[in-house]
Amino acid sequence: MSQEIQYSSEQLIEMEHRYGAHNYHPLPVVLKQGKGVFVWDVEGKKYYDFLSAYSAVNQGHCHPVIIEALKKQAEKLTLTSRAFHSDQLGQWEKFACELFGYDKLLPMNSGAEAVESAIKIARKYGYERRGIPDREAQIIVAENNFHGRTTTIISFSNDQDARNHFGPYTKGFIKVPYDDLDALETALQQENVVAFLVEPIQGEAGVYVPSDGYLKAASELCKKYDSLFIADEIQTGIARTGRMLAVDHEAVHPDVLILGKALSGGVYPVSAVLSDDSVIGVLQPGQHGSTFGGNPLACAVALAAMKVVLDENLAEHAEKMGEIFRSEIQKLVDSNDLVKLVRGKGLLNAIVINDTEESSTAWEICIELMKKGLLAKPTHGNIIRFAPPLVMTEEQLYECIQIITETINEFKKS
Ligand code: IF1
Repeated sequence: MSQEIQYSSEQLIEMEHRYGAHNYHPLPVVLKQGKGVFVWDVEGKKYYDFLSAYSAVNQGHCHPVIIEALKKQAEKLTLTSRAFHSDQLGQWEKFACELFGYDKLLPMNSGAEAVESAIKIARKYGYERRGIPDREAQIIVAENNFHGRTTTIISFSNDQDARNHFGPYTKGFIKVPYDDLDALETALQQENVVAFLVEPIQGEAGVYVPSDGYLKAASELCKKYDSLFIADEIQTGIARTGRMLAVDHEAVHPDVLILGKALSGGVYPVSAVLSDDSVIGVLQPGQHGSTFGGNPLACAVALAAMKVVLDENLAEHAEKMGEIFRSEIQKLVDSNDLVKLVRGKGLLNAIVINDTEESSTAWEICIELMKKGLLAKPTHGNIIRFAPPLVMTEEQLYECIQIITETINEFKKS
């Protein structure tokens, strides 16, 4: 057996820099292990994870129940393709449909693929069930949205980095300001509108929470104008905001629900589109698919990951921990001019720093947090997202609040 080479963080960062495409700017920390709310770097330093891989690791790193399901299934059967049935797919689909209250589920892998799938379904539904003229379907989206990085999805982004020089862009999208019901109603009155695609909380925009009642009213407007209400719960779903789905806060049942990330506890890429027969029924054999979508390993992992969320009451726990987090951080907002505000729902929160979007203050604070053993990531130059795994205990949360408070109180702009 050859001896495993022990590289330093510096060497590994250099290796990625040399051989990897430069499409990310990560914090300078190299992780090699995770357990629950903690991760360890290659030198053995321990950190609290306050990003949870953008809410994919809601159940905590390497949750034993999910890893057991992964190992068990990995030894039996990993991939059949959809040319054959598997003993896992139906069981997971049934569980998820019953849990979320839909007729059917379409399994995919990444979040962006599930969003693409929802767009295809909505368009086809428009043509075949609503008589929209072919190639004329319009889908309403919100300004400052983030739904992924495929060519169609970036076509309706307004983030210049995400969009520029990736055209020509896909047509058929109408942008309206987020959290603006009048603008939505006006857009819904335009010709050939088939759907409104929206994030219940805008993640990339900086954990931007809409006004109370917005989602409910938006879904009712969609009904009034015979359009589909499509919720992208890839980041907000699976207990993150203190309910199983963020739309549950307003008792909204989307016509089309998109899930990803924590659907598999961050163990394996699993995403899904859920809807009723009247909508998802437009898909016939040969019209959509994916080699890996719904593979047995994905299904076994996703089933275990969902059971963990339910068995451990993670939604209720996230709600409670989120209230503590925001009320404690509010004390920091009240006492330190550097922090303008804290906002969020459940354990999806962010602070806004009293500086410009172009500043590097949020990044510099994250570097200081890292030194003190807490990993968080800026979104824009002046916003820091705080989203720990939902399994964080109250005691751990208070320790983290202390680290954050101390770091920001000691912070001096370089
Ligand atoms: C990256 C942000 C989070 C998403 C929603 C679809 C997708 C995402 C609502 C696509 C993905 C990610 C991807 C990640 C950064 C990130 C992100 F900062 F950009 F906004 F989470 F907050 N819909 N979100 O949030 O899912 O195809 O990636 O599986 O590195 O780009 P994906």
